[in-house]
Amino acid sequence: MCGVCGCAVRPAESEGHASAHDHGHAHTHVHHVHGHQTDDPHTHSVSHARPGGVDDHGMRLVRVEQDILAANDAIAAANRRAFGERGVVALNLMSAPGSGKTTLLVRTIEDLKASRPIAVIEGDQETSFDAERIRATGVAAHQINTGKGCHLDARMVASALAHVDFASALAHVDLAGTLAREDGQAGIVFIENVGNLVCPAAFDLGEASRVVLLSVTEGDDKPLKYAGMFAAADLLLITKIDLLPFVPFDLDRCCGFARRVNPAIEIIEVSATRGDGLDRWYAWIAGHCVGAHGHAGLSPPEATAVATAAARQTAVE
Ligand SMILES: Nc1nc2c(ncn2[C@@H]2O[C@H](COP(=O)(O)OP(=O)(O)OP(=O)(O)O)[C@@H](O)[C@H]2O)c(=O)[nH]1
Ligand SMILES: [Zn+2]
Ligand SMILES: [Zn+2]
Repeated sequence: MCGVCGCAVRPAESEGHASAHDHGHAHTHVHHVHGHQTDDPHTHSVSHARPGGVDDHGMRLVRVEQDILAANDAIAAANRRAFGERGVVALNLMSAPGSGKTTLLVRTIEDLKASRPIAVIEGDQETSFDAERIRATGVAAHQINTGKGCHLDARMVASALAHVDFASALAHVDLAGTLAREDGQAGIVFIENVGNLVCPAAFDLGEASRVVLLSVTEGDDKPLKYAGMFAAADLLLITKIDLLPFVPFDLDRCCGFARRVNPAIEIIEVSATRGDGLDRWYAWIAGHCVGAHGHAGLSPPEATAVATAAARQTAVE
């Protein structure tokens, strides 16, 4: 896949850095392999191999990929510790391009920013458009541009955490989180991954949970066609459900496929523009921030956001 996705062509650029990191070497070979990945992102097969066995080339590629993922996992573990020490919960949002990640984030931030500290790491091949959309809400966003790279990896997230501006934003998250922790409100770092339903699933970033978005315009068969992504996710958000009347999308079929590849996956149907399902999404977020600090339940402002989202939804029905 390297010739197609080109992750190795140039290293990712992190906003404010001429060159965010030196991981280009590690990516030199990885996409030979993970472009052909199976359902399990950590045990990819190699379809370059000759029928009847894996040739030397294939064996080398599998080994290289295992090394790369092991190195990535070590950095991800450090990120996870760093998030934990700062008292923030990191959520990794993944989807195909245009499924509605940024739109949902903007809406979510508007509704929840009063109740808990939030910061965002944005991954895109090019432009800072998404980070600018996030900053317009008043919360800090750090843009990582991956160039031709088609996923975020743990080192890129580590570089964002180390970046002086974002670190100070995180310090704010931490400070506010520490203050708010008395009433149980952890800060959140949303990580918006590069739009791609394949590679991002293979790379642990140090997140607490993984959320995959699938919009109804993409088709209900995607959980089976891109099983690795759906197998790796904790939550499936079926987005843009306001468009259901206009597209052939069978919700039951989609949910059935998703549960076939991942029986434990939770599923919430949402419309970021009309408001459907946002109450459930916010309750899910609150539930996943609970574990970090041992408090159950929504904060009062969060309960208000959930109730308001539910009322808005009722109003449009
Ligand atoms: N009808 C409808 N359109 C939506 C909804 N959410 C997002 N969109 C539209 O879908 C398009 C893509 O939305 P984005 O939020 O930019 O998607 P994204 O996943 O962040 O895109 P990338 O970062 O490029 O992968 C935009 O035109 C949005 O206005 C929704 O709930 N309903
Ligand atoms: Zn986006
Ligand atoms: Zn990739």
